[in-house]
Amino acid sequence: MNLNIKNQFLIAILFGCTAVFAQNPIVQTSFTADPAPMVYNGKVYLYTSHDEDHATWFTMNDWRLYTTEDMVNWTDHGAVASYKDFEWSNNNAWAPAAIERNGKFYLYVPITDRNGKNGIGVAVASNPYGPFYDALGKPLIQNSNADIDPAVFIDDDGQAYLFWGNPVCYYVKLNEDMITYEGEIQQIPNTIEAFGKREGKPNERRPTTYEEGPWVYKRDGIYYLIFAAGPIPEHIGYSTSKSITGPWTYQGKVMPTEGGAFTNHPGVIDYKGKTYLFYHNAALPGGSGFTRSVAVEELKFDNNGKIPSLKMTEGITKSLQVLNPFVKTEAETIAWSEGVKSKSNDAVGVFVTAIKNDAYIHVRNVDFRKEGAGKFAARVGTTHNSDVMMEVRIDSKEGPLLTSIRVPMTGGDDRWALVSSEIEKVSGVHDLFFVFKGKAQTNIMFFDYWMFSKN
Ligand code: FUB
Repeated sequence: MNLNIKNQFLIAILFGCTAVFAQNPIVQTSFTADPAPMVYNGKVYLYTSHDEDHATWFTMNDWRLYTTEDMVNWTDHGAVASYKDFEWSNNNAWAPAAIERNGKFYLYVPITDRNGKNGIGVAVASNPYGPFYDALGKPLIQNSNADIDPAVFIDDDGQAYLFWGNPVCYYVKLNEDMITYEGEIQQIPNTIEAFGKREGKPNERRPTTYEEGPWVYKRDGIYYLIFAAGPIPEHIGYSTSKSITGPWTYQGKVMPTEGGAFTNHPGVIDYKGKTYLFYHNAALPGGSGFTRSVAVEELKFDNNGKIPSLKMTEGITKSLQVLNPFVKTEAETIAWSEGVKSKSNDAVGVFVTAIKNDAYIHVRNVDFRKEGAGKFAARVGTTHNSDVMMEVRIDSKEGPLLTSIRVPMTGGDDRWALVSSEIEKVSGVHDLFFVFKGKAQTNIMFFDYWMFSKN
């Protein structure tokens, strides 16, 4: 290690390690909304709807998937399904819901049919990453124009339920096959007792705070119905019951209106001993009611099972586990990024593009172990032939430089180069930063994966 690097490491140890990095919103490479988290085999699978860039209305064509095992680094798996996968549908890839049963994965999605009627379709896959296929060739639910925002829940006795609806909440028992239902569709009585009195101007059609986006969660024998609540701009409210079929009792606000989007949408999971509330806001640059972003907070309960109201924060800043840099890691595994978009193609699947000079990716809690790493490799490419560089740094964007890699001109994101470089030896746990440098106005370079080795 040369003296300069030694000094940089010292500065990082003194100052870099105390830096607090924001984590919300958890995806910065696309606009995401309507979180539908699912825990399966020790991993969080977060399905989201997807607001198209620059949208000025709900322009939503597909559903995306992000995964994590540490709650800070999220891997982008791209689109797992589109409304176009439902032959009968016309548009509107709005809020999804996902669940696993007997080794199959079910995605419930609201879509509008060719006659403009709302409905809820169900798609099935043999693994959580998809591809998901329309299971029925027609809507599972086509009850009324309230048919949006599905939530799926399997109770401890194995009975599955689908909840959904705006401006009232419906539910029905799903059969074991998860693609048909049993009995009549029920509506939760839209009473003040169940959902609380709506504030603001009286609204005959919406007398209570219930608006849309129901989510069912069970804890210590209490059922929680957490929902997007009105008036607009929405907040998140909740009701509880001793039975999944009610009666429900309104309990108050989980999350008051905040964050710049006129909608909000809850998703709650238990993961590694904690409970998390996913929601959305307009926090990304360019964010609005139609370009939203999913965020997450830890959800706490008091001794009586009540949820103390919470604010939007910088998110989960403490990683639940270290990341292993000695295996191939996708470039789209990201704790935070700026100036980076994710894309996918047939050549490499999902990858990222640095769209401006000085764009960067931050990966957290990378464990180089005591033995350390002495070599770095990555699959990269660019369409520019002048001085495109990828810097690999630790601890901060300006932290110690492990290596600076010249990116070969490959000519397109369907053509890639594997590059490698000796690095100053690094050991222990560090945050990792990839900083992209180039003179071009846009699309500086693309990046598919990276990996360290001992030497
Ligand atoms: O994303 C489209 C719609 O906005 C959802 O269906 C609602 O829950 C609201 O988030």
